Amino acid sequence: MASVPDISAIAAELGRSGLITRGGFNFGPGDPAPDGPRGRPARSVLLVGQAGAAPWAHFTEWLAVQGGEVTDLLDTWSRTVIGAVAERHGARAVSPSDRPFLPFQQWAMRAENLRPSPLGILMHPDYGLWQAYRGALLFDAWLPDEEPHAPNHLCDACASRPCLSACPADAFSDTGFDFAACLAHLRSEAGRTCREAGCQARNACPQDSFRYLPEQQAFHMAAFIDAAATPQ
Ligand code: B12
Repeated sequence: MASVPDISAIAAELGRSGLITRGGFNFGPGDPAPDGPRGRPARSVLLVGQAGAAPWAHFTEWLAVQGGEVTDLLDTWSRTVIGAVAERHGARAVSPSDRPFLPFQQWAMRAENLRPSPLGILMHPDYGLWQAYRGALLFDAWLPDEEPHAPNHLCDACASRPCLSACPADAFSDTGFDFAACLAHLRSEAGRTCREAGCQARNACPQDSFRYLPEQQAFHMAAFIDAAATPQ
């Protein structure tokens, strides 16, 4: 019988790289569960993510010693860090970039009771829009059952929704995200501010205590443009 995962030990190990656990849950009988470490459908999943600038120094330190041939830099760093933790704790590590795409936002909404902001990015009660996922750990063991607390969805109290009027390319609307309009703008001369200072819609959100560093935002925008150029 697989032993119950030691969440606090896992959190401590991830914390050394500026990463955090982002909640988890046990798959129910009807839930589609990816394979666990032994090739059978996993019993539980623990999400791993980042908030604010915490992992940036660890990532750039790692980056400084990587040769030029490494691609998908942040994904590769995340897989290295989370893969080692998975190894030590008898889990299988998966990434938000693994294909076919795993439903990370659906898992996140269930694990931490979060809901999407008008931008499609989930809104977190502490970190706002300045958080994302770097991976997940799949276990053959059950996690201790905990009812996630019901955070108040900060967007519900935000009447002005500045995020929906800040985009110079009008890429965000009630109907969703116009990826092509965003990309065309980013690739244009006029897109310089978005490329260098980050997404103006995301930066317009008043929940900014964990805003990413300017260089961190520029890195994500460059990765976003590169990803769009890579044939899927
Ligand atoms: C494909 C993809 C995109 C595509 C299409 C959007 C889409 N349909 O999700 C594009 C390229 C447009 C995109 C853009 C961005 N993305 Co994206 N994207 C993904 C990815 C890899 C797969 C989505 C998917 O199909 N999942 C499979 C389905 C079955 O799972 P799902 O949970 O049901 O999918 C949800 C999303 O599709 C969401 N959704 C639908 N439309 C859109 C549009 C946007 C912009 C977002 C964020 C979500 C979203 O709705 C579904 C239910 O919630 C996910 C990671 C993942 N594995 O899920 C990241 C992910 C959703 N993206 C993320 C982020 C942060 C972004 C960007 C902000 C990145 C950036 N820095 O530029 C931009 C947003 C644009 C901007 N400038 O603000 C984060 C969101 C984290 C969070 N806190 O919610 C994720 C989870 C990746 C991560 N590492 O954390 N993305």
